[in-house]
Amino acid sequence: MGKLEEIWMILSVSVLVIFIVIVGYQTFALGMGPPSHKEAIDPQKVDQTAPFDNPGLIDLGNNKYELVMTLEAFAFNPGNIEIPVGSEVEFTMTSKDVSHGIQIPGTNLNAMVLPGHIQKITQTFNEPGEYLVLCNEYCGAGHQAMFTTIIVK
Ligand SMILES: [Cu+2]
Repeated sequence: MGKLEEIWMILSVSVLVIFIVIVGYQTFALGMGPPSHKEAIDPQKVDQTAPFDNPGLIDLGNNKYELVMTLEAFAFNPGNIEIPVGSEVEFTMTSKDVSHGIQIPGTNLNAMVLPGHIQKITQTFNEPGEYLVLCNEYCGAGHQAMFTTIIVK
């Protein structure tokens, strides 16, 4: 093998190793990996499966809340939620029928909610106001009517 071939072999293998190390560091050390399939649910039995048998806002203390929410054509349950300013809300969501999305314009909250999977996402609301919560995944004839609000005061 020539000297140049050797150099190019080392260079290309090094680039691969560097990428694998960076992606591995992001996934395992920084926890930035894609969501796993760990939290699954039978989409036919959402109403009978905890915590979705009792959707609602749970006060965890210290300005923290868990919002257990189900999405279905064409509603968020519960809707019209009120929370105090500064609340950190952990959304725990699943879909009872088709693929839906949840987006709150003006925040970073934007996620897909799929039947059979439990979606968790956390958002802190530091600004008072009325936040629009909408479905951004086309889910049927009433999709444009699938929205609700979160009032922060
Ligand atoms: Cu929808």
